Parts: sequence; structure tokens; C-alpha cells
Amino acid sequence: MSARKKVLVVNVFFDEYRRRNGSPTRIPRAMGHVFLAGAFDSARNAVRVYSEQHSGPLLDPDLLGWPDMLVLTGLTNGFDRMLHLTAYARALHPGVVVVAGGPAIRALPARAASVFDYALTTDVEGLGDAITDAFGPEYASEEWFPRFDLAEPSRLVGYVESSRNCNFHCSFCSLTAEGRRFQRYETGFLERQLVALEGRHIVLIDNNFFGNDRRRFEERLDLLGEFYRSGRIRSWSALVTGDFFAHQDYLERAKTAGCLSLFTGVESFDAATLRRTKKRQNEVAPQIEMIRNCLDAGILLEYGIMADPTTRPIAELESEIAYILRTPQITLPAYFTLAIPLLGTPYFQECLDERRILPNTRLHDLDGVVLSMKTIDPLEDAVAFARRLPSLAGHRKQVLRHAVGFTRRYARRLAPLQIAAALVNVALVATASSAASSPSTVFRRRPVQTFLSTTETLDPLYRPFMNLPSSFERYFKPTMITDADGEPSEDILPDLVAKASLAGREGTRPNA
Ligand code: B12
Ligand code: SF4
Repeated sequence: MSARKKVLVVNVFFDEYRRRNGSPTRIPRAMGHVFLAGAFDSARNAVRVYSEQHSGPLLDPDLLGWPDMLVLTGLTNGFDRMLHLTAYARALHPGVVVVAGGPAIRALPARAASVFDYALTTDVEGLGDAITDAFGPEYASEEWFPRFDLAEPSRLVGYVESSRNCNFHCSFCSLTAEGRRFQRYETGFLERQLVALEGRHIVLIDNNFFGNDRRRFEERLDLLGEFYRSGRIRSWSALVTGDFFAHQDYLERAKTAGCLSLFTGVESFDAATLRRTKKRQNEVAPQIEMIRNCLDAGILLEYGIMADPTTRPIAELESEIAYILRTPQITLPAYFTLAIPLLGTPYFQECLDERRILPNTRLHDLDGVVLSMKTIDPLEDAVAFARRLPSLAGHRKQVLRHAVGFTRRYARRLAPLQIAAALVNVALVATASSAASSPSTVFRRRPVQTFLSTTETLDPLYRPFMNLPSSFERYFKPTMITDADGEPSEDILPDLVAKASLAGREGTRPNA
């Protein structure tokens, strides 16, 4: 029998608040590393996983030097963190094979190909081919299934996926940039995941659990209902798109099937913004009514709000926030974020064409917290707004008043657990997401940030935590989006050119 290989799968993460202890209680959790670990034959490989989102930056030389193969996944702005871990792993174990994939690699495939041994733009299945190529076919699993047994322990919550990608094309979304087809797994695959996570509250982390096939959606509802009624799962939550809420009957069916909460990307209550961002599915049902109906049906509705001071005056954004705060019939948003020009999206292209992205913006800055674009109002005002936004600073009294009104209105319709979850959102918003998701880091000192990409202090993670040969210096240079003149940087140009020429060959405009 061939020698056992050591494999480390890491979900890389730059915390947008630069917390260093991870966020073990933040919901949802990253699952890419757990799903990818399933591509390895468990008898022939010793597989370990690590999530920087859950556990904080990986700074353990023993673990970094351990694997024969390092597999990296993470969000688009985690690209540079992949470079850091690659440097550590290569310095500590020169023969290590580094495989990287996920949104960051799909956004910058050319740049990625110049660094990683395998830069994969595929789904998890592509990892099987890389394993076969690097180690031999016997090291890849015959039948892929997520390694829930390796996931960060959670007795209460289990995360599953029943589909991939999305059937909508919002202009700011990285899935639109990737253009991959919405796909559902077989219902049997969802059933196996539920069996593996029995006894827990289930979170379906699909981008769109509703999808575009009513029959198959109903099949899944029935399956969840069976597990719920027989006590095999406690309850469930899912992410759905706005069109779901046009079906009152589905709300009732979901409730009977054990649905505790739904998350949807409201993004804005402003119709013009929805149209501009091509979020038309949010116009299928009036948004306030949709939230109210969902809550009245006994399901907690959670959502995020995206503020874009590049296309809207701050006064208008402030009045939208004020409107939310004086409407206790709806939940408070789970988070507020700035619009992000995610690489390759139509929104990114628009910002680039109009030279709206600020000079010296790093890929790392595109986290929804740092202001990275020119704004309608003076930049100082926009920065002040961006600083206030995540914690709704200046609105604390209204936040508390909203919490009281909301609790009073829904105390009978929602279960105590749902009310508590809604109030956790209040705590998350009012403490810039720190206290509730990462309790041990609240009082720690964090590096001073300017919240403006051009002047933002470099994340300390860009300083190696151990001595490395000088040949690894380039791994710690931030990937730049723009140069000092606000023009696209050399770091991203090869990928921009490749994408434009590909789109040209297909007879379409880039990102159209
Ligand atoms: C959990 C989650 C989070 C977690 C943790 C994220 C993390 N990875 O560390 C938290 C809550 C922190 C988070 C935050 C944000 N998130 Co989020 N999040 C998710 C969510 C719901 C699930 C991610 C997941 O684990 N999926 C399950 C795995 C199995 O899927 P996957 O990662 O896509 O991997 C598959 C393929 O991509 C591929 N693949 C992935 N990696 C690799 C590697 C290799 C080698 C190979 C071969 C294949 C491969 O194979 C996998 C299986 O097919 C997704 C939605 C979704 N359904 O994916 C959004 C999503 C990833 N988030 C998104 C966004 C926009 C954000 C925020 C920017 C939101 C905001 N404005 O505040 C922030 C970013 C904060 C920051 N620090 O910068 C976007 C995409 C962002 C991007 N491209 O960077 C998504 C897709 C939601 C959406 N539809 O818009 N998020
Ligand atoms: S509905 Fe959500 S996942 Fe789908 S394209 Fe829009 S933002 Fe992306």
C-alpha cells in the first residue's frame, strides 16, 4: 500500500474588523474546507482542516509545515492570505503541493496560476483530478461526501448545502461574475447530510434555497418536514431570494416543516437601487410587506443592507436607515455593508470604467467595511458615514426603541428563541459585530484603521510571523486593484485582459 499522505485544508480569512481570535459563534460558518476534505480517500490520507474564520489566523508553524498537500479556499478578498499560507508552507516543507480554488481563484485565475501548484476554477470535483495528478488516483475518494466529522465542533448547529450557484444575476455579486449554472444536488444527497447532522438545527447555506424549480423545492421542504416532525432535526434556516416571498403558501409550508428563520438579501428598500443593481427579484413582493408576512407566519426574517455612497447621497442612505429604525414591524438588518466592487462583476467593471475605485486600493480592502470608491459627498463625510455604518453609531437609542417595539409586536407570533435571535442581531449591529460573534476580542486593542482604502493601514498579517527567506517577500505584497493614479494595477491587468478577450470571443461585452 502506498504511503499515507498528509493533507491540510484551510479556509483562509481576513476578518473585516481585524479580530485575531476568530469568530466561533458567527452564523453562518464557512464550510468550503469541510466539503473539500471529502475529496480525499480517508484511509490513504491523514486529513486535517482549519478555518481562519472560526479559529483566527493560522499561525502555527507545526501545522503549516505538516502537510504534503495544502488545499486553500476562501472569499475573493482572501487571495493574499492564500499567498501568505503558501509561503509559510513552502518555507517549512519545500515539497508541499499547494492547491487553491474558490471565488478568489476564479476572480484572478492568471495571477493564481503563477503562484500555486494547482489553481483550480472548478467545483470540489476538480480537486479529485488534482489529487490524482499529484499523488495518484487511489488518494482521491471514490465517492465524495463532506467531512462533517472534521468540522469545527457544534452540537447545536449543522451546515448543509442543497444547491450551488444562483439563478439570478445581481450586478454586484461574484456569482454573476463567475456565470456558473445554478445546480441542485439530488435530494438524496441532502438527506445524507441531514442524517450526518441529526439532532441539530440545520442551516442551508445555499445561495438560493428556493431556486427555479418548484417541484424540487417542494421535495426538499417535504424532506426537511419529515426530519423535523420525527425529531431528527431541531429546526432549520435557509437563504432564499426575494421571489420566494410572493408565495404565502410556501411560508406556511416552511413553518410547518420546522423553519425557524430565513435570510434574504434585501440590500435596499429603494426601488431605484434595486433596479440599478438588477435585483429585480426583490420587486416581486413589496419588501416591508414581505418581511411582515414572514414574521407573522412565525418565521424570523433576517437580511442585510448594502449602502452605496458612490451612487447615492449620504443623506438618502441615512434616511433609509432612519426609516428601518422607526419600523418595528420589520427585523433590524443582520448587518450593514458598503457596496463592494467584487472583481469581475458588472458593478466592478462599471466602477473601473468610470475610474471610481480610489487610488492604491488593495484587494484586501474590498471587505464591505473599508471605503474604496469615490463618493457623491465629500470623502471625509463618506468615511465618517462608513465608520458609523456597521454599528449604527449615533442611532443607539433608536436601535433600542426598535428592539422594544419589535419584541412587543412579535412576542406572541415568534418563539422565544426567534426573538432572542432577532435581539442578537441588535447586539451584532450595535457592537459592530464583535461582542456577539467573537466575545473574547471585544476589549482587545486592534490596529488603528482609516476605513479609506487609499490610506488604510496594512493588515498586520502581511508581516510574516516567522523568519522567512527573502525569496518569499513577494508573497506578502498586497495584491493591488488600482495604482497610485487610480488606474487598474499591474496585478490584475492580465486577468482583466484575459476576461475581456474571452468575452470578446464569445461575442459579448466583458461581464455583460
Ligand atoms: C459562510 C459565509 C460567510 C462567512 C464565512 C466566509 C468564509 N469563507 O470564510 C462570513 C459570515 C464571515 C461571510 C462574510 C461575508 N460574505 Co459570505 N458567505 C458565506 C456563505 C453563506 C457560505 C460559504 C460556504 O461555506 N459555502 C459552502 C462551500 C462548499 O461553497 P463554496 O465556498 O462556494 O465552495 C464551492 C466552490 O466554490 C468550490 N471551491 C471553493 N473552494 C475551492 C477550493 C478548491 C481547491 C476547489 C477545487 C474548489 C473550491 O467548490 C466548493 C464546492 O463545490 C456564502 C454563500 C454560499 N452558499 O456559498 C456567502 C458568500 C461566500 N459570501 C459573500 C459575501 C459577499 C460576503 C461578505 C462580503 C458580505 C458582506 N458584505 O459583509 C462578507 C465578507 C467579509 C470579509 N471578511 O471580507 C458572497 C461572495 C463573496 C466573495 N466572492 O468574496 C457569497 C457567495 C454570498 C453571495 N451569494 O453573495 N460569509
Ligand atoms: S440573488 Fe444573491 S446569490 Fe443570487 S446573484 Fe443576487 S446576490 Fe448573488
